[in-house]
Amino acid sequence: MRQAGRYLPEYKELRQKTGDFLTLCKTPELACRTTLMPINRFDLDAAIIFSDILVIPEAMGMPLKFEENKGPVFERPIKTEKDFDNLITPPLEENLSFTFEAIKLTKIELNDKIPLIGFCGSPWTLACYMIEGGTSKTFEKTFKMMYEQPNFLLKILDKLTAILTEYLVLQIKHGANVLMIFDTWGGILPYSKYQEFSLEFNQKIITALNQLNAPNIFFSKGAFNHIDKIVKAAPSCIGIDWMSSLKHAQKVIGNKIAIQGNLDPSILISNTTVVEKETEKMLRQINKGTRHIVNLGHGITPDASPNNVETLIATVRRYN
Ligand code: 1CP
Repeated sequence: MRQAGRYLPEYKELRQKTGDFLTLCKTPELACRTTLMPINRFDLDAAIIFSDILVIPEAMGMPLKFEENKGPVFERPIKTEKDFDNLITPPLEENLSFTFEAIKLTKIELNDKIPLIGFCGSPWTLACYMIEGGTSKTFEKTFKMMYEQPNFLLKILDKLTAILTEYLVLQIKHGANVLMIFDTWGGILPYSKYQEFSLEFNQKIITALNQLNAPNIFFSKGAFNHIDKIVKAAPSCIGIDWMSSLKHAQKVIGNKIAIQGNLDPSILISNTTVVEKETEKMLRQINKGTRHIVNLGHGITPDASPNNVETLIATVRRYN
């Protein structure tokens, strides 16, 4: 997660030369080059296409900026039903051709040595950004809508679900081998609302992908109370964060669905000894029969050391 991000000096250099982050995402040659940066540097088993989850709301008609040290900002967040009605169902092949083109270029470069992961944000996670206008600590506007105008929020989630399903299917068509759904804010929902506002819609996307036999990974951060329900949604793989117990997750998930993640991203800002120790500790917890994709429980942070990433991978390769 965020394996091609700001912790890499070559990324920082390219970004300085080319300007803003969205330009990198929207220039297929640059998105491809960025996708390959971690692949060229490390012994990784998969690449993830360089883009962002927020290109979808932008394509729906919400101008987007990434402000330095502030993150994403939507100039005109959704406040009223009229704001929502003004959004379009974008012709994705056209409006997001940069992602599909980047996927095509990257597939050629990877030459089938390792698979390419495509992705999208979950409907709930995208709705959070579209209603708040950016990131938030409390998500008050989104929760206010959830309690006062639940049907309006459900309408937004429904529209996003249709668009995101089409977006993922097009990523497969252009060469993505695996699709990952990032439900970064799923875990902030009250226990009793998780199914209705997050999982219900992700379930629809997963079902559509399963019908196409497209391998998929569902990552819902903070959703450790809901693993049993996620199993019923039947993704090919369940991503789990670092706050979750891997033992518990394996007990609930069993062997049919693969598991991804669980390492604390913060070990990468520590030292080599810590990285080795924590990685081995996690590896020892993996049951025989579990199909586990080693990954962090969330994204690599800008202060992570590339050397620690290398140590993490070497520790996994050494492990017998
Ligand atoms: O150069 C920069 O300053 C941009 C930093 C950056 C990067 C490298 C952003 C801004 N997005 C990305 C790439 C990105 N985002 C990828 C690329 C593939 C990879 O290397 O993994 C992916 C898969 C994402 C997905 C994404 N974007 C998520 C879901 C996963 C997660 O991290 O939780 C979310 C929530 C976003 C929104 C976003 N984009 C960027 C930032 C800083 C944020 C988070 C804002 C917040 O704190 O709410």
